[in-house]
Amino acid sequence: MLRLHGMVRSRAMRTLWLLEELEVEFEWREVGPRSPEAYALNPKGTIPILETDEGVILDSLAQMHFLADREGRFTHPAGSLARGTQDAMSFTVLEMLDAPLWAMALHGFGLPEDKRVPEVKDASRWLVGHNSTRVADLMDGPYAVGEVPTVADIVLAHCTGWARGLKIEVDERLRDHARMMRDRPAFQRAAARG
Ligand SMILES: N[C@@H](CCC(=O)N[C@@H](CS)C(=O)NCC(=O)O)C(=O)O
Repeated sequence: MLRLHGMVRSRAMRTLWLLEELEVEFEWREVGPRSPEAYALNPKGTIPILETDEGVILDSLAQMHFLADREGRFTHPAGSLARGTQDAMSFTVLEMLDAPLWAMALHGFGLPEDKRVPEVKDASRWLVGHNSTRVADLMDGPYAVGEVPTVADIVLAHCTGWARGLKIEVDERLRDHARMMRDRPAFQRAAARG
C-alpha cells in the first residue's frame, strides 16, 4: 500500500498529481512540513514523504520516478534517449525554476528573520521570469518532451503554477503548457484533496 504525506499547496502536489494520473491505490495524509508527523518519517522534516511496503522515499522527483518506472507510464523508458532528454528537462526545471522559487520562500518566511536578505527575493523573482524563457526554448512538442506527458510536465506545470501564485510573469509558452496540464482530470482530483 502506498501512503503519501504532505500538503496540496506544496511540492507534495507533484506526487499526488502523478498518483491520480496513474490511478493506483494510495492513502493521502495531510501533514505539514517540520511537523512531528513529518519528523517521525523523515529526519529532514520535509514533505512530501512517500511510504511504500518496502520503505520510505523522500523527495518529489524521486517519488515520481519510482512510481512512473514501476507503472511504466508517464515516463519514457529508462535507457532511452527520450528518457535522457526527459530527465534533463526535469533537472533543468529544478535548477532554473524550483531553486529560485525556493530562495524566494526562504528569504520571505523560511529562514530565521535575521538571516533573510530581502534583495534575494527580488533577484530570484527576476530570475524565475528570465529562466522561464530558457526553459520554454527547450520544450519540443506540446509536452515538455515530445507527444506524451511525463513527470517532466508535472514538475514544470507545478513550478509554473507556483510562480503564477507569486504573480511572476512567466513565458507565454509555459503559461499555455500549465493551462493544458491543469485541465487534466487527474490534476483536478489532486487539487480537490486540499
Ligand atoms: N527537493 C525536495 C524538497 C522538499 C521540501 O523542501 N519541501 C518543503 C515543502 S514544499 C518543506 O518541507 N520545507 C520545510 C523545510 O525546508 O524545513 C522535494 O522535491 O521533495
